[in-house]
Amino acid sequence: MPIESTQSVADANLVLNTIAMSHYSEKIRWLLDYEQISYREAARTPVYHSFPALIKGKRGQTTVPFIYRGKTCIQDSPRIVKWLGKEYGPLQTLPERYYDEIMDVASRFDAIGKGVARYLYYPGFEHKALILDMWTRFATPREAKVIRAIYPIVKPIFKAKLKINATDVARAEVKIDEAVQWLEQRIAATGTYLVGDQFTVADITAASLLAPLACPKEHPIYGSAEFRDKMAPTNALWKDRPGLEWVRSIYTKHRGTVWQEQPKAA
Ligand SMILES: N[C@@H](CCC(=O)N[C@@H](CS)C(=O)NCC(=O)O)C(=O)O
Repeated sequence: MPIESTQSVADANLVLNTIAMSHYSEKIRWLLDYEQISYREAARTPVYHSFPALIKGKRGQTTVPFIYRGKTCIQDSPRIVKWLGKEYGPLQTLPERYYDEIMDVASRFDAIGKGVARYLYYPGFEHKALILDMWTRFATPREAKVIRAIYPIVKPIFKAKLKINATDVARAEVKIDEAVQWLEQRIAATGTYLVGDQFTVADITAASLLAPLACPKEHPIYGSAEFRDKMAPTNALWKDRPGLEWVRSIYTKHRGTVWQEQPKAA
């Protein structure tokens, strides 16, 4: 259960489409869990996610998360946040008086999400078994078999698409470092929370997008020993920085259980 909860909105028709290790997906999952908005999680396997995301999202994008209810489908996490605010609000984590500031702070951390993924996959791709385990975590047996078979083809395509190369990883490192510094200055000025004196979507976004670097123990993937060990050379750079300590403490205070119910393959 979330540690602090608000109203419960029963809506079994709300379906959140995710990829298990996606930090943008974790952001929306956390928001729904915290606000106690009932939903079902449809876990998509990478590669298999592309076509439904493209068709349902209708934005020329293949990204998760996307969320649907009946005929309405919203793709892109900031758009999902806004939509949830309208449809299920008022949300405790999206107070009206701080709305613009929350969105502004959240967008800073949304902007480093791809860099964080790039940064982790760079060493991560040396560990085929780990990547395949993460990619097939909720896959059907058939999907898992196919992904393992086509991995040698998918890997270079994925590397090119996400720009996993030394130059772009170095750029990502600078951007992540700037974001971590900004976060640290902000917390030093405001105390525990990024906007106002309460836990908001700004905190959820910053903590989710940095979680793969901070490896909070509450997260079944990012907090696993294998993920920490294999990504350790990457994380070493920021591991003990106050910014990543903050991420871990926010997880401990406010995340509750990730995957109270195990998601099913979509
Ligand atoms: N701006 C998007 C970015 C989402 C994103 O990059 N998602 C990644 C997973 S963390 C993804 O779906 N990658 C696979 C793809 O682009 O096909 C959002 O905030 O939802």
